Amino acid sequence: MYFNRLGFYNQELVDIYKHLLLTRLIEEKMQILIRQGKVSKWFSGIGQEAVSVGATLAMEPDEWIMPQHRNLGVFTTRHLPLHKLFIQWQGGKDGYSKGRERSFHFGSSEHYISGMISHIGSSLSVADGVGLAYKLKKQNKASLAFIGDGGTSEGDFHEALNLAAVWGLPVIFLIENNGYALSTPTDEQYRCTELVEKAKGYGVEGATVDGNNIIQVYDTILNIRATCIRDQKPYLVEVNTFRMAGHEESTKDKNIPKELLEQWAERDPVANFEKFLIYEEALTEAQIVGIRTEISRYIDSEWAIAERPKEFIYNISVEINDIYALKENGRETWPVVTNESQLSGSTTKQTRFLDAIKQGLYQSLQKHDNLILMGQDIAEFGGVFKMTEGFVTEFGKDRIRNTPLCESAIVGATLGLSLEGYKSVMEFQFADFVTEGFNQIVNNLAKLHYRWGQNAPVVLRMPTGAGLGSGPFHSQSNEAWFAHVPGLKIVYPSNPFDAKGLMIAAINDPNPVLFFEHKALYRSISGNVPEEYYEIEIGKANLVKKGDDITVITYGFGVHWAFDYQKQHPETSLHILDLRSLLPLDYHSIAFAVQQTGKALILHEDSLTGGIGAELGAWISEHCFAYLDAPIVRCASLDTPIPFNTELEKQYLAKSRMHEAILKLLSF
Ligand SMILES: Cc1ncc(C[n+]2csc(CCOP(=O)(O)OP(=O)(O)O)c2C)c(N)n1
Repeated sequence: MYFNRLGFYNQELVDIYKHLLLTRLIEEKMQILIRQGKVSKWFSGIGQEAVSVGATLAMEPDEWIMPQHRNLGVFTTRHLPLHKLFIQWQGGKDGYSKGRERSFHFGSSEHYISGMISHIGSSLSVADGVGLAYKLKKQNKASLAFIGDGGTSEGDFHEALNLAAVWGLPVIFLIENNGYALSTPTDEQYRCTELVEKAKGYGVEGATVDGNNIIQVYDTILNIRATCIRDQKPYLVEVNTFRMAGHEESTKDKNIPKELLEQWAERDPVANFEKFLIYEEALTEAQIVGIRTEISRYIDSEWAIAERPKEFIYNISVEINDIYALKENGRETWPVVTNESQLSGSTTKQTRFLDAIKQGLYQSLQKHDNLILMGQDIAEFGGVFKMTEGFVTEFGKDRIRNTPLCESAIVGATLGLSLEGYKSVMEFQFADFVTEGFNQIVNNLAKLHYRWGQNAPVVLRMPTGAGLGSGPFHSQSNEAWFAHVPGLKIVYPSNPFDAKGLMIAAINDPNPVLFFEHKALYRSISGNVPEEYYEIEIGKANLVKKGDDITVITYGFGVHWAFDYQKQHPETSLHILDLRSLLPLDYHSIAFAVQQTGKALILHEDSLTGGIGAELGAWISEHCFAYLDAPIVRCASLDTPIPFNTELEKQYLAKSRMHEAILKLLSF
């Protein structure tokens, strides 16, 4: 193999060698530990070390890297203490993820390493978010994201590359082409000759690198990094190497042709670099033996620390409390209230539901210079519901960002922005399209704090609900899909006062919040809204009407249905609790409300099966059984998709079955 020393001094070459060798010798140690059954879940990068090490050396230490499962060299080159890594790999309490995550599925903000999730491809758009942050701050920095040849087939690869190209983001997308994805060879993965050809389709530049040549990897990434920063654009690099071990510790890949392995063994990145160093007289053979011994001893000593893990004492409340990041202390210099009476004295104005949300967004943009809004058509067009109309004139295109049609990449980018200290609000054009960003929400954003202590102050706006004759894909109530996911918060206001305060609270929350806005309420209801900046506390329900006969537990449009019913049926006295937050739920207020009448009606627009009502019903029967004088009744929409025809839609909606449900409860 040919190496060009590119003017490196001998000592510099030796330093590079030490980084490379450390990774190789850890890999070899891991093979022993796996055989001894001391570690599991290991994806060996043996034979590929030059890629991670060379690329990481080319980046500045405070530039974010998004590694994958085979990139040990990123972690060692960024100097993460090895004993802590060993503890991590054993699932120990003092590892980077407190025993909650496997192998490299963790990040370390101290080392500017973003934690991957298993879902291949999903960290590429996180790199976009970081690149956007660098661009907005006008910093001379780039982010670096790794992806395998298999990962390039995922939609996230396409979305992330396209987004970076359109927005001109300084992001290096590094494809580590090691010939196989699990058992799938490249000719069953893609049809182009080289993956780098894909660059052209996105209007970006591409380069190919010999991944077993550490100098070439280092030098190429170094130059590309400079180009990305100078020209403010992304770059696609295909780094060719080969996977010399099985897919993971227990896989024996018998289908990989022996000749291929032999061919690539000849190109071993460590052995060949050693030959080069001897040839260049940077090291003697004896010195190489010395360095090998020194590093092996170091690895053994770090393993000795890690091998005696402290007793793992489980504490359920520690686990539960780590789901969410806590609010910073002393930050709340504005009112945080649970109801209107706590804000008496402030100037109020009759405000439509839509305008109240808009005010919350507007005042938040004024308050937080680091708040970015993103969504399809939200800038000059103002969004399809005109929620953000006029914002771009006042806050500029950097902060009010139109996006291509790529929900997954935008959610990923919100996470990336948060790594660099930004807050963001993303508008889904319709809540229905959240399916396109589902993985990023439930796996990347939601689990982030629990897995490695990183938080993401992200608000996902969800224009939701039926009643407008919009059919199955523009009307869905999908809050229940997310209420099952630890790490998310869900708010769902029913009136303008709550909508403004909850929007402000959601933006101030350090955790990802899904903000459901019923489209049919946007322009149909108004209410008194204070002009001041205030928060409604997330997780607090509101008793909106006292009554004696039946407790209606509901949210969103359901609150209006309950009031309409009350108007039409004054003979039945309803006690109405507006949940406002669906995650976390206000169990205290729910129990108290049930206690008042002994009869509970759970009402929601979403379909019956598996809706929030199912959870509420189960909880009430477990915890409030003694107060109940009748079975809990759920009134929900039909278990069908939402029909387009308005008469059919009426039949679909829960409202049409409310009377029946209430009569049933009254009969007890
Ligand atoms: C979305 C998704 N599908 C399937 C898997 C299971 N899986 C884990 S690694 C892997 C192969 C990935 O191949 P490649 O991207 O080429 O990286 P390599 O393992 O070769 O480094 C697969 C299929 C996964 N983690 N994520």
